[in-house]
Amino acid sequence: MISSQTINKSNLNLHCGKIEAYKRNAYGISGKTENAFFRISVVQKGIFKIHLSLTEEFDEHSYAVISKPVGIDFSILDANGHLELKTEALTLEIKKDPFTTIFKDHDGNIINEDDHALGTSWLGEQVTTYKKLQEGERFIGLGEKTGPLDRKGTGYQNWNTDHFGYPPDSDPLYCTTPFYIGIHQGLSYGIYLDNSHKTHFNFGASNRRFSSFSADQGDMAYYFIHEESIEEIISSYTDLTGRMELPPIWSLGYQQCRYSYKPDKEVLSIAKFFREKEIPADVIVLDIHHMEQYKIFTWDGKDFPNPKQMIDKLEEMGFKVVVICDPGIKIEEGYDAYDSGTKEDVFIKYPDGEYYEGEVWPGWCHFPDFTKPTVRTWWQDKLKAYTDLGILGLWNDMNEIATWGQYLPDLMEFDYEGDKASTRKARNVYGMQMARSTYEGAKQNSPNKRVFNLTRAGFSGIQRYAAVWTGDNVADDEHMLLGVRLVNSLGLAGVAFSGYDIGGFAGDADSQLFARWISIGAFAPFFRGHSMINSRDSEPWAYGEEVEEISRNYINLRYKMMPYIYSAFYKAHEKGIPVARSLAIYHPHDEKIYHSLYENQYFFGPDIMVAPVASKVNLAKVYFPEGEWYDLFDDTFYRGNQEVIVECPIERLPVFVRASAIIPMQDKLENLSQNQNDCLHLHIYGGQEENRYEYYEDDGESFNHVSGEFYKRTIEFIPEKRQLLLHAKEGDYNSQYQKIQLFFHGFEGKINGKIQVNQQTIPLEKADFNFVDQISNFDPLPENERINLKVHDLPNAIFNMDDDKIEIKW
Ligand code: NBV
Repeated sequence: MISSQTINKSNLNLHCGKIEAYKRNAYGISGKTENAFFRISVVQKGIFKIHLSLTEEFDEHSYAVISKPVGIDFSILDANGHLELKTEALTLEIKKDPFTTIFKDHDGNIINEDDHALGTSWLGEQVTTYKKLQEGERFIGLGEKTGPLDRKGTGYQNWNTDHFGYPPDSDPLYCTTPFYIGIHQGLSYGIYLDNSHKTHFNFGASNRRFSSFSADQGDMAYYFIHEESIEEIISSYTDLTGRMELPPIWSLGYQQCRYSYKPDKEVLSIAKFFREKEIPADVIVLDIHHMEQYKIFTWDGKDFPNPKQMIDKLEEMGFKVVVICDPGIKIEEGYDAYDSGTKEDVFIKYPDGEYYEGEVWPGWCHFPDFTKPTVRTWWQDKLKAYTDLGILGLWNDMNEIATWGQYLPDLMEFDYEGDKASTRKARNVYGMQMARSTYEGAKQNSPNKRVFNLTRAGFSGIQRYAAVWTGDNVADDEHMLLGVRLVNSLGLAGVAFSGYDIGGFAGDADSQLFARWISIGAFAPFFRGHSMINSRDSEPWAYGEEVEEISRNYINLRYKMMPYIYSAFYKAHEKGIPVARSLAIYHPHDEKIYHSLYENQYFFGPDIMVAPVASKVNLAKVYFPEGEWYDLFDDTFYRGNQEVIVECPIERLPVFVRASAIIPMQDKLENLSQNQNDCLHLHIYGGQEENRYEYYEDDGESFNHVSGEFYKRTIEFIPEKRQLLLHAKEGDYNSQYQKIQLFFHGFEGKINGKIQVNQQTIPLEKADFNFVDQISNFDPLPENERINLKVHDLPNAIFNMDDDKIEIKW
């Protein structure tokens, strides 16, 4: 709805002024100030919503927030000069004159406070909340934003924008998630600005007084989240905005894309090449040339005369197909999507009722208004063109909306769930609503099958519908490293499933760049090689034998790590915890991690730390945060809290494992839909800390896990007791693995003579311990002199995935 706000006509700052009246209600407190109205709700004990409006008519609609206040215990105190709203976790002090806020933790420490003179105020229609900069305050997150990990001193705006070959410092990009995390003096908080208009964030840019967030129009509605850890803050944010469903497991494998593979013979030969060359892969992606004149829901009759046959052949080879979907519908009578679209009146309109026309790939187009429920249903029906062929992978592109000219008029009208809004309010959510229509539509068309959905544009909450990739990057080192930061930052904003075009979309990578990029990409949540039309070939074999070998090794490694990766995705689904986790998630108060040398380092899942390095360096400095660490490939041991120069020749990405980690892996395999492995490898890394790890598995393709068909097992490493405990399994799913093999790393001198499995003693000789380098098959790898103990097929005590409780002692 376009609000009937009283517009501040002066060019000067209008403060909301002092509180004139207030009352308690079921969820908090509401009232009136001199110039505005306010509503403050206790959403959870650590989450308050602050809502300010110039009129009594609050805009409560949100595409992002799906949770409602649940009735948490809180108290309100009216002290002289201020009100106090309190739960067991969070206290909000509201100064009465003028209305400003102070958030305190349960010990009374100030976590965050308004600038007491500026508070929340209006400049014309633009509303801004100003926050006093706290000592040493840092800011992380905000999703797909270029710039450093610590955003202090920078400013950003949110306005979904197609930016081909974007410079590495450009802003805005494709996807908007107005959520950031503040960190200072041992405290942390999150702020989510729930307004879909163009928004602006200033983290102390060009001033040293405040950080601020504003919206060009609409209400000031923000959620303040306080939790003890960054993980919990992200989890709370995803309580509000939702989490991803479990992805089809095949979508976590390697995806090969190209703008565009054609004809069908080329698609099939690419797939065959992967198999012949024994490079694992799961997906071939079809870009715009599969269509007839770029018309969505059609196939080019000459190049793809029999899509079904091609899809079936790919399926036999263990490949799934992902197809691109652009929103533009060509204006052409006789084209079904156009005819039915006009008949059902699905397109975005000008205020006079005429359909908006924009020019894009197919020529002049209309664009479905995905903010209208009936249009989403129409789209679902159209999607049958793909889902009827068994296609379960969809890729939403150009949904900012991108058109030639890149200047979508502001005055267009969107349905906005029946509450009409102009482009100014709808643009940032359009991409998300397209992704939603595609996801929900394809899912409903394919009963009990998981769908992989990818999008370029999005808004907070997009994680419920799609994975996000970082658009049209460029083939250079700076972009490769930027991509890592973008993905880590998307993770901080609740988008766990994201990635970048490996090799760079625009421009030509050289062989070293490609080799490094695919090595790093093997540790990205979404793992896809993609490149632009008229650029060089960019498949793993296109850069010579050495790069082919490196690519094969890292792709193999990813496939071997899949049990660990899938369990990490389960955490994203269950709690919203990202798969690629900036070091700031676990070490927010360690200033070293923000240093430009180390800001790209991240955890892949809970315990693997990746240090992305440029393509032409052989030595790099790595920062080891608190704790103890092992090199993933040769078990070299490192103490934490130190910077170390490590070797990183092109075949070797610096990757480390946290001491006490438990990493489930498997043998190599060709594709994830036809996984024949029957043995789960548990890699245990020696350490002094106890560790509880949750292993998760299910069929990877259906929703049966929702009704209990999953296999979950807590695995505990208790160094003091020299014990590894596999607690009883939860869930009704029979693991695909029958056996478990244990690999001990860093246990030199700690396992003496014997090992006990469920109280049965196995002498070392009998247990057949080997010195192995199991994880990689790199050639050449530095000679591994350290002990990796491999217990395989324990003669008298083979233990199975189905055993109730397994206790291993040494
Ligand atoms: O569909 C063509 C491309 C696609 O390959 C790319 O990944 C998208 O980001 N698409 C943009 C359209 C235009 C690219 C210049």
